[in-house]
Amino acid sequence: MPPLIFFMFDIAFLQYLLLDGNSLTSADLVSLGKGLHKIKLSPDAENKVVQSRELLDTIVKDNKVVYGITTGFGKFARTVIPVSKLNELQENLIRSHSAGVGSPLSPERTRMLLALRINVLAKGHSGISLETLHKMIEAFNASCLSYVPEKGTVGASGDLAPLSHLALGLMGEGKMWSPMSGWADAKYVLEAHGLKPISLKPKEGLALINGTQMITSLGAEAVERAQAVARQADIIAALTLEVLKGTTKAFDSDIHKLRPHPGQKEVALRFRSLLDSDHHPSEIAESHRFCDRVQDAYTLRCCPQVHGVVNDTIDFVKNIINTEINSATDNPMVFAERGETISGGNFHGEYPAKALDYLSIAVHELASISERRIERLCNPSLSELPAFLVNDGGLNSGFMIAHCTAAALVSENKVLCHPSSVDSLSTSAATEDHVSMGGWAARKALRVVEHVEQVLSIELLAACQGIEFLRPLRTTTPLEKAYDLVRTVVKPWIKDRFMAADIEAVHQLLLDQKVWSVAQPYIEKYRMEHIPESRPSSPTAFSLELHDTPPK
Ligand SMILES: *[C@@H]1O[C@H](CO)[C@@H](O)[C@H](O)[C@H]1NC(C)=O
Ligand SMILES: *[C@@H]1O[C@H](CO)[C@@H](O)[C@H](O)[C@H]1NC(C)=O
Ligand SMILES: CC(=O)N[C@H]1CO[C@H](CO)[C@@H](O)[C@@H]1O
Repeated sequence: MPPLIFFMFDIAFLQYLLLDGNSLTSADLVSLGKGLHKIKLSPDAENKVVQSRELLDTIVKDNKVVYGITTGFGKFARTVIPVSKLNELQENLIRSHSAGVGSPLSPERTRMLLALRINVLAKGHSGISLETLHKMIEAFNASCLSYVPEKGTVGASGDLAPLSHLALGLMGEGKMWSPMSGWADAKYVLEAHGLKPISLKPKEGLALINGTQMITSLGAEAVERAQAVARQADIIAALTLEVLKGTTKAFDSDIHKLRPHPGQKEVALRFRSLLDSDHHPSEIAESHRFCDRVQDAYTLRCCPQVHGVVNDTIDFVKNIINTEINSATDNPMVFAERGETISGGNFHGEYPAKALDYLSIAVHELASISERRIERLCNPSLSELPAFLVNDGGLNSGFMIAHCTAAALVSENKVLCHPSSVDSLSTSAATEDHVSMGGWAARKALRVVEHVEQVLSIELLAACQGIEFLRPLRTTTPLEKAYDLVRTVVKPWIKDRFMAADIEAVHQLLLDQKVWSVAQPYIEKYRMEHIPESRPSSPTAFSLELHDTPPK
């Protein structure tokens, strides 16, 4: 095994992540959601936060009229509020805007939402006080998490309803969850952890809720999971190709040089590295070497083209999500160095909304093509294997219904892939008259990705079962490793048994990226041997390049 594994840097070892509003990644955010680290602000961020708060305090002292600070909100922008009522104005904002419905976000997702709001406030352009920001971090550190219903954002003036619920809990109102207390009244949960509720100063209500953090935090999880399943889909499809005795001709590098989309070239390289007979010979491939098959069906032959564009779309989406993660999205923005506040439109969620609609459309294709490969594995006239991959068919049904499950999930995805961001409804009495509907784009992207993981789990199970009928012949070393991995959690299908548990077990392997981990060293070794430019100048450079998350 190449040495690169030992160089991999694991952020899970870090006790806290330093947030400064500029350098958080979607991968970091997912690990913050899992509760793997606490949060600390960088000293530079603390300074910026203090400076913009000073400017705001001056504005209030000088009795200037500024949207949302000394005026009402939305349609009430022209109503000036007296200084004595400015704190009440912010509390009223949070209470009235806490109008979400539906199930609450899970603790992991609420943790991501809170962490992301802290990160964007750390940029120091929202006018939050350091005191309030510290209270948010204390709540994060103690995992005191507000009750945030998942529905009710149109994703234009930011995710007002969900972010208001987040703020409401921090104010000691509504419900909160912590590992120690479970769900209880927010006031008591905070108290039980020795924390004081936030009391809002002028503008702080707006600073807490005017932004795209629900769309973006759910989107970060969706894009990270999409990336994980996309690269594992290449390995699963290669295994299916072996079982169906496909040819590797279509992955020839010269073909892909003539249409050099980066994802297409990458997927073709992965297929070559996994199926390459000279390197780690496949007895299965050898057994049909002189057969008369020239080309396979599209679901095998066109994997580089189809999986390839999925890869490139994920990269595109990830880029947008990562820019959004480090963006100030509320309004008005405070510029301490210019001594002024400026109203703008950074809260509008069209960017992450569109990106997450594309993500669904792209990643769905992995399941769509996978379901067709499952059919080829199960259908004896296409597979030359026993029907539904089981002996004594009739008495046993084998993979008959697992294939139906895949078909049902793919069909559900086709409905979910209707883009939500093509919709818009005018709100706030025609002041906020164009919106993104990004909250739904994010929620359904997560569902689409989960269905894709489940369909690919079924394909992986079916492909491994197909291998049983080709024994004693063996496939290539990396694909045998993937087979062995599956067999650590699921036994061969000798006669009918309860299937759902097998799908669940393999789904977990995909979520933990285990299938990728066993094959990746072989892919990278092949890359180094066949693509001279990919050879690292130093081993460290190589390890960093391989790792998605830059060490902090
Ligand atoms: C968020 O900012 C936009 C732009 O000023 C504004 O229209 C909207 O009303 C703000 N949100 C709230 C709750 O006021
Ligand atoms: C949160 O936890 C980190 C790590 O223990 C600590 O450094 C930081 O000061 C804590 N922040 C607050 C505001 O309590
Ligand atoms: C999301 C993903 O895995 N993207 C990969 C697409 O392919 C390029 C190579 O061209 C990789 O660098 C990306 O990581």
